[in-house]
Amino acid sequence: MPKTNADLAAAFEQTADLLELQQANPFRVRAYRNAARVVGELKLDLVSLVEQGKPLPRLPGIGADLAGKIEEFARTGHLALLDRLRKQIPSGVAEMLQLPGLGPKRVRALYEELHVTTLRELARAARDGRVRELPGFGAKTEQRILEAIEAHAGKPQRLKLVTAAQYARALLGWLRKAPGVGEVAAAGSLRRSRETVGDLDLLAAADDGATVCQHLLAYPDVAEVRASGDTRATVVLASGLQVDLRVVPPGSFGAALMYFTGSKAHNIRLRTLAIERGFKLNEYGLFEGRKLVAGASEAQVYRALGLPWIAPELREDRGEIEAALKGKLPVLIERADLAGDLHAHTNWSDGTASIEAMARAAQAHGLSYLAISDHSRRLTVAHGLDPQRLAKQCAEVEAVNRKLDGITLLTGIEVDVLDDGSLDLPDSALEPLDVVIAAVHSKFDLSRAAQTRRILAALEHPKVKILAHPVGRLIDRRDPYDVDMLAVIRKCRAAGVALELNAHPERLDLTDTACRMAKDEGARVVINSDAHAEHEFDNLDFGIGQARRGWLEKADVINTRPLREVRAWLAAAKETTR
Ligand code: DGT
Ligand code: CA
Ligand code: CA
Repeated sequence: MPKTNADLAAAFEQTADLLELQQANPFRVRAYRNAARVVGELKLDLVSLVEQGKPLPRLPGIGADLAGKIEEFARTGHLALLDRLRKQIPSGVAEMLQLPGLGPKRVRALYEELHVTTLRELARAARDGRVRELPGFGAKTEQRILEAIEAHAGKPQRLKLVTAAQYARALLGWLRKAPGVGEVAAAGSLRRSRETVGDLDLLAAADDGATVCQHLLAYPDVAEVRASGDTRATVVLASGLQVDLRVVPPGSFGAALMYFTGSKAHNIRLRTLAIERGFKLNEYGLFEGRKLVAGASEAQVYRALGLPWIAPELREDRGEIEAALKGKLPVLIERADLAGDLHAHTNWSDGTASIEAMARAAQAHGLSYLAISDHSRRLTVAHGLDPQRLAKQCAEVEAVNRKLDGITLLTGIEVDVLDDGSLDLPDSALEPLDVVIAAVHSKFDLSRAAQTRRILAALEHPKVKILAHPVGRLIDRRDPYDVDMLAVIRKCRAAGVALELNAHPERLDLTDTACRMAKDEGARVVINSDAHAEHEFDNLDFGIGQARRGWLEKADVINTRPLREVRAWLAAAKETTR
């Protein structure tokens, strides 16, 4: 049974839930939750690694015990521990933990006192007024539970891009083995690198479509078949993810790939354009009357419409067709353009690897410079640095630098912005550093005016050269804070500060539209991994996808430049009012 990191992450998350319901040791619960996060956000495919008999990489918080669990899951598709827990606690009970305001204690009470084992039973108990009778619950809590169940049911489930990509990789591998299949590809929002994905759209070329559709139905992770025929199939995986497959003859593959890559808005514009030029465009090709003009490749279809090929990340009807018609499409940035990374953590704060290990990992990812930028003291949970430890770390960075060949470390800090916009460390501590990154990690709920004032004040500081993760959102977990992005961008441009595009798959902050705004305003962007572990330099790929969605070109992004130029930018005096 082909399993992915996402399945493994889900198994760890469920284990944590069930352990928590059993009032297991909180450290053990946390270890599983952490493992779920780490594995779920990993680009590297752990299961195939185990299958190939290769050793697991060192992963943050994953010791021998959890590594053993990963191997077990990769080999058997199961965790014996989870199977055992599931027998002890009904799955609906764990699902109650997803509701806001219901922690393990309350869920336990509901389960043990009212014997509710599903969300539906819980809703019924709440409607009957039985929940309010329990000690620690009241009428208000009961009402909130009801509302939460309704909101939970109505919420469209979208996966983070990294997770969707893991499922897609496994599925494409499976489809490639279908008898008589030609090219296969993922289309839809995944191909456009949207930060979240609603369902997977897969495409295959074959003369015999029915066989390929049947092959998908036989995928071991399929839980439900919604539709199946000679040219299409729709299935739902055990995780709830929907997969749409279309199979077309090879001569139509390009046209179908265009159609199912979308976006819908882009497609509608293209179809209109086709009609204006006397053609008809659909998923089988571009037609003049009944004659197929183009269809085998995307480039052919675009060319026949009088357009250059348009990169999938641009296909949102945000001006790309106009730009293409005028020959003014951006030359989008590529991963290979990145020369360095200006934001990474080590085991001096909340990272898991040493300075040297991070440097070597960055080098292995093709980078020629890396800024070490751990947290500042205010983030005590992250073991942030005070001036003394920072000075010691700088000495260590220099010492490591002397050992390295082919990559250069820069000294730096990700310094907390305090409530009033001042910084968490004195100027004397910041002064000697190569890179100072200002970051908001607190007071997310300030009013728009106050938050904007606070950030603008931090940007004024003469040493601040990068604004970390500018809106602070965590996809699906925390909303962005309210801030006047245009004002922030303009300030960054005026002060020579780069806006970070944080490439962590849970952040991808800047958003695509903010990248575009930054470009239009002439501000600089820096694409940083914010790596906390050696493997996290992989995440730069997601940053590049987001940057491309924001129309960024190589010249818009500071860390495409060679170190010499980056140093000059870092050393340039700021024009501020301070
Ligand atoms: P998602 O799944 O919500 O993340 O977003 P998409 O873009 O993957 O949307 P989806 O899965 O509904 O459809 C995949 C592509 O198929 C979509 O991007 C464009 C194409 N498509 C779907 N429905 C229509 C339609 O009614 N008209 C046109 N022109 N294209 C459509
Ligand atoms: Ca889709
Ligand atoms: Ca779809």
